[in-house]
Amino acid sequence: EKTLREIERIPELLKHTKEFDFSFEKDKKYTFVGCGSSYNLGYITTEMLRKNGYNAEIISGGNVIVFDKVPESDVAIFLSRTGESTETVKAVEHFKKRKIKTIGITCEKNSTLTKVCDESFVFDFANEESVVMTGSFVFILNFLLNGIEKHELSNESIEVVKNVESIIDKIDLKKFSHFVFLGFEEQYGISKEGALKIQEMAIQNVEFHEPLEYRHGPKSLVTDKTLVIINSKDTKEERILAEELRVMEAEVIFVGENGDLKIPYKNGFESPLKMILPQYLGYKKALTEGHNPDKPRNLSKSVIL
Ligand code: F1P
Repeated sequence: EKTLREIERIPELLKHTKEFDFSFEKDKKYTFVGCGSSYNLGYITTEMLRKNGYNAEIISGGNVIVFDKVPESDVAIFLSRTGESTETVKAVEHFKKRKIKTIGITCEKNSTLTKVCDESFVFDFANEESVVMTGSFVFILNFLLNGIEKHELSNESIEVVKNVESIIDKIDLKKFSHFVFLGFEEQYGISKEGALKIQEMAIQNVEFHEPLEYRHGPKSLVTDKTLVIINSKDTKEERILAEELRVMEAEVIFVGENGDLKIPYKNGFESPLKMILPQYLGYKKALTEGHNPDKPRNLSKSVIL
């Protein structure tokens, strides 16, 4: 399957990170624009920029084009793997009209996005055949976070791919029909994107919440068919929550320093590695349910409006 190949080449993709010299600047205000997974890329990057003292904001392409909503900014960064999502491409002119610098980030070199933006980064080596973004998401996220602080994740990702496969392959996925992703701040963005992977590939009921918010209502839905993934910041509260959910008979995969999947919290710079679990989980659950993970139903590689 293409999706599996695209996940397993993540360590190779991450090696390319050092070829690019890109840094965010503290005296500039950045606005990110994207749809779907590309929106989530912008969301996580915005959270990371803000907590490191930068000025950034995220807005969906839809919000820009329907309401002509253009946040004040010095630079607008348009994210789109295909460079063709209608809302993202159309959003560019709304920013240009206000004389804001536009930068496209895409995997498709002759895409419309590269034609309409002032400048572009094109990662054609990270392009994918599958409809669902996997490796390209991990690469672009690591590229963006390296604009804040340099982190070489290629070697660590070899181990993570191996560990993820061994954890997920041991679970009887047939049993689960309800998936929940939990995380704070940038981990919330990771959880939102994790949820999208399970929806797109495996066509399942999925939720994502902040960890402690989950206790205020949503946990009513927990049964022994619930699989919870906690993208932790290694806090005491998240550990207690994991125990509470296990008592309620949910299966919990704790991702963190001493978690079931060991990825120590590094102020969010480890986030690209945390995407590998939901990507592989979505792929495996799709196979279990007889769905084609490379080409999910009701979805195309770029959504045209
Ligand atoms: C955005 C996107 C993908 C989604 C699907 C439809 O694409 O929403 O995130 O998985 O493929 O399109 P793009 O703008 O990044 O090409």
